[in-house]
Amino acid sequence: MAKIDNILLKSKFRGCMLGALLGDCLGAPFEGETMTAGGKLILQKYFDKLEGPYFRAPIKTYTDDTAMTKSVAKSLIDKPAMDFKFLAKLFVKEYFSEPKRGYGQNVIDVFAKLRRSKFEDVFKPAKEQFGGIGSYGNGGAMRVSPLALYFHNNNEGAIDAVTKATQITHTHKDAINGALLQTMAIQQCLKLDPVEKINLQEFTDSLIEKMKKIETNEEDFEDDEKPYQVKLIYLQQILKSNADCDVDDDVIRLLGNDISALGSVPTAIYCFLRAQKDIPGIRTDNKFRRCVQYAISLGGDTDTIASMTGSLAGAYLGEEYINEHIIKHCEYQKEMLEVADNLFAVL
Ligand code: RVK
Ligand code: MG
Ligand code: MG
Repeated sequence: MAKIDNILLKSKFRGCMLGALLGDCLGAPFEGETMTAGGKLILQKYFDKLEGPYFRAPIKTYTDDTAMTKSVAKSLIDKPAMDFKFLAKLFVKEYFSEPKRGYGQNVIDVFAKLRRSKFEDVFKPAKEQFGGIGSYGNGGAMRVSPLALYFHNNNEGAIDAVTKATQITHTHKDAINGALLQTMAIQQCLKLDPVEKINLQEFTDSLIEKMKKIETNEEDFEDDEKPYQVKLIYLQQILKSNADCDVDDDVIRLLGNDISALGSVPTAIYCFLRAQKDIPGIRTDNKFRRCVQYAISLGGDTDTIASMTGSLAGAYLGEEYINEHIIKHCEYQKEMLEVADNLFAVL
């Protein structure tokens, strides 16, 4: 295993947080689109322009993904022992101060209930949603980056904190397990040397092993109830298929590109891994850009999938691989660097 010194780890913290922000800001304008060949060409030109040193454009604003990630980070920085009532209050305060950030309807309802109940039991409102099933959206997974970073050496701590941080808004097991899968993928990225190629088989086998433990722990476990392991096996199969042919339709059909955690977290991991090699139609030598551009090119829940892919790419590569001109187009980029450094400082 690679030896990661503190200088590299700090750069990886910055890369992960900036990656999450950049994917959200650049993915948001394409949200809900079905990407045609023409759309993918527009995307290529959009990235080419943003990468240029003199290109001027209105600032790319972030959405709920970053708004909620900010609260998770603040909660860790101010109270590293994790205070979930404090975190719930931060989510609610952030939402009511800027409600127009594209939040899902379920979380909006949960925030209203939390405020009305004066945060008496911060896990209760989410449990009542959807007739008691809870939300299966990717809202838990999209905000885990700070937790994955903070608990990078503490597996049990990570599982407990990510589960509870998710349960404030999402109690469906797919939402929780998706958040856990994204956490473990980020943590694996942190351990990799950016100058070395990723062993795709090892990376994915290791995630399957970890999901085996998580999906077997469930009380209602039955043989066919291991949806993330099934998705990860599809992911491995698609990765092994011919790199020159267009498998995007298979990716969308088998892995998904929607707002459910199950239909987006494996996809984000796939995008990150697939983009380690050249992709037809994506012309860039920059691996970080290739990851994020590819994630957006699949359409659907582009802000969230690109944000999750970006956070993986940044955690693997570190800050240095992120083009300085592109990141300048994103709202909150300076502040996000401070957030990453503050998180690193509380370790
Ligand atoms: C638009 C039926 C369910 C469900 C269940 C549906 C933002 C609901 C972010 C709900 C993220 C929506 C994305 C989003 C997700 C969830 N039965 N339908 N059990 N569980 N849904 O509100 O934080 O982009 O239609 O929990 O997970 O950028 O309104 O939101 O990409 O999924 O929304 O679920 O965010 P929420 P979220
Ligand atoms: Mg969003
Ligand atoms: Mg989204």
